[in-house]
Parts: sequence; C-alpha cells; structure tokens
Amino acid sequence: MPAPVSAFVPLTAPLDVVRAHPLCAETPVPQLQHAVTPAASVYVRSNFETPLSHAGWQLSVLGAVQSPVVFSLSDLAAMPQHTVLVTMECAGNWRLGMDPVPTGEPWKFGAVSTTRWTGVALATLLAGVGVHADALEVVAIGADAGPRDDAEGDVRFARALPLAVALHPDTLVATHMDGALLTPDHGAPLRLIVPNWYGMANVKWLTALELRTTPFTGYFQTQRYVYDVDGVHTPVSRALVKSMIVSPAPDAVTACNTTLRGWAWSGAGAITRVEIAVGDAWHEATLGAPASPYAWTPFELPLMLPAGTVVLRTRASDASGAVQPERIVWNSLGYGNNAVRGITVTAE
Ligand SMILES: Nc1nc2c(c(=O)[nH]1)N[C@H]1C(S)=C(S)[C@@H](COP(=O)(O)O)O[C@H]1N2
Ligand SMILES: [Mo]
Repeated sequence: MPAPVSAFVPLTAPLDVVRAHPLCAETPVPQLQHAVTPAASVYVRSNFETPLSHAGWQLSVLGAVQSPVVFSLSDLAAMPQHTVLVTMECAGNWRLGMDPVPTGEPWKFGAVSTTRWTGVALATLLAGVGVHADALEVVAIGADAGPRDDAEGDVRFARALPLAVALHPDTLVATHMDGALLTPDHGAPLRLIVPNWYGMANVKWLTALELRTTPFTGYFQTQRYVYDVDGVHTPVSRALVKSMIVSPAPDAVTACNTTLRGWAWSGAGAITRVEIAVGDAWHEATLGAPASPYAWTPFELPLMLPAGTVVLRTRASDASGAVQPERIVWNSLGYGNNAVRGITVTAE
C-alpha cells in the first residue's frame, strides 16, 4: 500500500511565503522559538527579483575617497574575518496589526530572525581607501533594480548610512550566514550587516559603496523606509523596542500551569524589563542573557493561567528609556509597529 503523502511532507514549511516574486517570506511561528533561527527559516524580504549570477563579482568603493578601489571576492576573503550574531527585523513587521492596514507587504510578526553573519568589518575595508575628512555617509548600492511603487520608472536598491555607523567595528560586509556562503535570497555573494538597525539598512547583493559629503536622496532613502506622518518624512533607522511571546504559540491550547517564554529586542539599548499582562493583570517576567549584544533577550514567566480563553500581552523596555507603546503613531507606509501585541491562548 502506498504511504500517505503526508509522510513525505515536513511538519512545517521552512518559511511562510507572503509573496513568491519577488520573495517575501516570514519565519514560521515554531521556528521563532529558536534563539538562533534555523538558516532555512530566516525571513526574506526582497523588493526586486534575486540577482543569480555572481561571476566576476566586484565591490567598488568610490566617491569621497583618495582613489577609488575595486575589491574582488578573494580580496575580501584574504582580509580579517569577523562574526556577529544579530536579531534583524523588517521595519514593516506587524504592519497587519495597524489600523487601518497601510499598503505594503502584509507582514504578520515573523519578519524577524536571529542569525550569525561573517565577513569583513566595513571599517577594515574603508581603512585602506583614504576616506575624505568631509565624508558624511556611505551609500550601499545593491545589484537589484526594478520599477518604483509609484510607477515613476526603475530604481536600484540603495541606502545611506551615517559614516559613524558605517565605521562601527560590528558593521560588516558579510559573505557568510550561519557558517555557510550567503544564499541567493539573503544577498549572495555580499551584503551589508548593520546591527541594531531595521532590515532595510542591511543592503543585499552589494556592488558598490559610495562615500558622500552631502545627504543621499535616493528613492529608498527619502520616499520609502521613512515614517510618513501627514506628509512629514522621518527616516527609518534603528529598530524600536519590541517583544513577543513564542511559547505558547498564538492560538495554542496550553496547560493552565505553564511557563510563558519569548524574546525582546531593541536597536536603542539593552532590554531592561519585560512585563506580561494576563487579561488586565500585569506581571514582571524574568530576563535571561542575550546570546550577543545584538541578539534578542529571552524572557520567561511561570504562571497559573485561568482556564478558558485568555489574552496575553507583552511590553518591553530598553536602556534608552523606551517602552513599547499601547498604540503607535500611524504612518502611511506602515513601519515600526512596535505597539503592545496580544496573543490568544486557551488554557485547560
Ligand atoms: N539589495 C537589496 N537589499 C535589501 C533589500 C532589497 O530589496 N534589496 N531589502 C531590505 C529589507 S527591507 C530587509 S528587511 C532586509 C531583509 O534581509 P533578508 O531577506 O536577508 O532577511 O534586506 C534589506 N536589503
Ligand atoms: Mo524590510
């Protein structure tokens, strides 16, 4: 007798696909429980189709430098290597939780992952090129391009970083993820890693770095990845303080006598506190140690839940004094929704 088809189907797909082309996919709820996200389940957010050919790939450094330099992949491999463990979140994560829901990718809460990245510190790379004293920022330029959302022609993915952030010792030009070469969807063969910043700063398929003495005004700098509140644009930068319960999972059935577990993270400072509301009663969760200064902080709370359906909410605070708000200031592009989020579980 043939085996049931289900015997050949994994229990959960490695990613929850939001859109297949270009690929946008969330880390599924069970995989969010891992301190380091399994590589195949690291969320993907691509604005354009994935560049697939890497033959002869080069990284040009140009602009406000003594003389432009071109690095090959073997040049980079010969430089000192550095590894960082980073929680990276898409600025559009939990856009579906906004009211009304803005246009843009309809992300739930799985556009966040924690990943080990290896490569060359951007500061190491820039040390040899003679950056001009009046340089203000570095524009990271990707190989991918396509139509703008506003139909005003085509655009390449490019984002600027303040020079001080670019020169931070943990800002990387990464070639490896989780000990293996980058996969095409995660930016092979080269990408930027900018700890503490929302995902858009982590430019994939990196082909050029341009040093600038005046602010970059590209589409993805000034028209997208900005908080647009009544037409006033504020650039999206560091990740806002946020938390989520990952065990029990949303909508799960759980024993009344249980331990709530989850993660809290912030791009503005260490997590200092996580509070959990069971219905209307707030409790103080116990914090564990994050696996790196840029990785999410574990929290837990052993609890006796009342039998029945119960809403659990979490509220994290960070060392900068920021606390997750009950409501965010609505912005038309739907970024930075770090409002307190509730999950429903059934206790029995
Ligand atoms: N070249 C390029 N880099 C990019 C993007 C892109 O569309 N093109 N998307 C950005 C956004 S919005 C996010 S959230 C992260 C996601 O990285 P990941 O797909 O490896 O998770 O990549 C960033 N880097
Ligand atoms: Mo993103």
